[in-house]
Amino acid sequence: MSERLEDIAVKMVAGGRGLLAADESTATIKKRFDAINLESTETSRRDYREMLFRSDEPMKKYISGVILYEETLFQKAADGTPFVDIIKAADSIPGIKVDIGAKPMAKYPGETITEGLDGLADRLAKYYEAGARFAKWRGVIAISQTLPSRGSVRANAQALARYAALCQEAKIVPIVEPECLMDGKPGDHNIDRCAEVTESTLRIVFEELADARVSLEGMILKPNMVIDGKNARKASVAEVAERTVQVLKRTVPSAVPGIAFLSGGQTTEEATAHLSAINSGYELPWFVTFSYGRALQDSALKAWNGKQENVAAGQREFSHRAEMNSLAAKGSWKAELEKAA
Ligand code: 5MM
Repeated sequence: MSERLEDIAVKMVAGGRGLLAADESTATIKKRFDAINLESTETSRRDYREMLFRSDEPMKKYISGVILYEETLFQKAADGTPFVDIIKAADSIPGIKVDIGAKPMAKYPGETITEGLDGLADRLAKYYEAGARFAKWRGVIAISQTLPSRGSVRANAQALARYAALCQEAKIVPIVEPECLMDGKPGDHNIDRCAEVTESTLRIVFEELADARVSLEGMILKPNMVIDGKNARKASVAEVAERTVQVLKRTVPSAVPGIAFLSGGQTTEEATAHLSAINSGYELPWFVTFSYGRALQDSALKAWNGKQENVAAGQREFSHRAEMNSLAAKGSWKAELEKAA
């Protein structure tokens, strides 16, 4: 595989393939497992992720890369094969979440700053050695009638840019993820407010990336879609697509090879329908695909339910969602395909 950042970035987003976000931190995966009454241990986390990564067909056909949590990057499957080798054998690229979480931001009530820059250069060298060729950092932007503040957006954008520059020096493609929350509190903002906040956030993020001398050709953007808050009225699929494309065209330079959306709390089918609508009917200068966590995993997790005898059922669910999202990345998903399945 070519080691040029530009080539890795294109491979992550091209050809109707997309990213599996399986980088839930220990606290987040515990929440997911609580929903199926499963204790989160190193072994149960391994078994769950092994089910996903050993899903042969979806991994080969639809998943260009997997975002891992540090534990998983160094973890082995039950038979001793390193997860990194299983992912590479499917011609998929191993990636790593390198931030250490969004922490309350001093003097900014209700807002967070993502931490993890201290010692990052050394960690990146270790992750490269272990096989990671891309990384992810998530900045979290709260939305309400009064938030976000300029200070918190600026601080998160600066951290994203510092992280991205360090990644590129370490020959790792940075995924830059500024997430304007749809499922934060109170979550009653409408799509207009989401558009306003997403647009101004992306503008600031790209200003900071330029100041940090980040090469746009060697990065991927992972944004939220422009959408109503979780507790507000639901805009139509066509409206979400149109508003999202408008904001991205205004703010994301065409030198960026790809955009890989987060799902952010949308239902699995909404996330697919929106992606497909964005990819049909618009001339876009970037590859536009998925980097979904919940929207790729929810049904697989339920079907698996923590039981060895359900591995095949979990893999079928994962395969179906990955295929639907791959079609969406090519603009050719149809609701009937869900029913047919
Ligand atoms: C998979 O979840 C990721 C890690 O979250 P924590 O650090 O909070 O445990 C998360 O960053 C994820 O990659 C993105 O939010 C996209 O996931 P969704 O579920 O929104 O598609």
